[in-house]
Amino acid sequence: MATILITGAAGRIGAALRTGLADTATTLRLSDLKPIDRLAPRESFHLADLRDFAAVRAAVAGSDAVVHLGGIPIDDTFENILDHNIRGTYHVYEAARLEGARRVVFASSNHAIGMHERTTALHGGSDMRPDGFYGLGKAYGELLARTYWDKHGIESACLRIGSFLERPVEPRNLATWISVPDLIQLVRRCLEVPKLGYAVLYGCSDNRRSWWSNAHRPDIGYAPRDDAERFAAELYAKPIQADPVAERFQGGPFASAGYTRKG
Ligand code: NAI
Ligand code: 15L
Repeated sequence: MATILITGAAGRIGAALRTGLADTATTLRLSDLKPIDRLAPRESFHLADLRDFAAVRAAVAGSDAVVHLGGIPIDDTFENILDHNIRGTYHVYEAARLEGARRVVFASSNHAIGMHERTTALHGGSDMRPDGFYGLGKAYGELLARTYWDKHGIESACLRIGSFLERPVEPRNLATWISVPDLIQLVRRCLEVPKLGYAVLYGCSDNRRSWWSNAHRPDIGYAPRDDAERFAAELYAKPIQADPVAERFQGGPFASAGYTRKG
């Protein structure tokens, strides 16, 4: 993978990947709504609002692969998710098709499956059960990825990222945490593996309390090194605000926000 574009490069995961992918790419193209001032030697910046197809196409031009992180990272109105996340992801895939980028690593989210109960173990073939408009937007992105593989041969890894944090901050993260080094390794493997096809993968560390398994794709070669368990005693020592709906579903507070179902 010679030239890699990172959308949403000004964000938290983008910052980690700029360092983490520096020796994987000959050139790292960075794009975002927000300018990035300080560039490393092999980086270039391409200001692009994901809502603007011409700008996205110009950012994608010349890229062999795209790591698509840009968009709203939390729940929001349907209109905002439609514009930034759904239309934005469509623009990335269509630009990849027209500009000849052959692989996309799509930052999906655990909120595409957030209405599964915590007692349910999931794998790559598990049903999508989005927990709000944000999760619905990620589910649509995964379907776009599937169609662009089936019809156009553009490979994709849809990463259902859990909670990307320096360290877990609440008990739910004992299942959902992905450490910085593990996320970098996962994205690198998705870029480097010779054949990827269409893959749905969970972005979590080797957490012993995890609800998710990547065992269906051993060929990716992702071998996470961290386990959130070492933080368990410390996290349970803090006072916890009871939210039975959040506690029941994998999406936690995203699942309980606006929940009106009885029973
Ligand atoms: P972030 O908010 O730090 O970064 C997102 C970037 O996207 C920002 O720099 C923002 O300016 C940019 N952006 C937003 N709308 C845009 C638009 N219309 N055009 C161009 N750029 C736009 O978020 P973070 O944490 O780095 O997440 C990156 C991706 O990973 C997001 O897609 C998020 O949904 C996904 N993700 C993150 C998780 C986490 O734990 N941080 C968990 C699951 C998924
Ligand atoms: C996400 O998809 C969000 O982008 C992130 O901010 C966290 O809320 C994460 O999920 C999570 O579920 O912890």
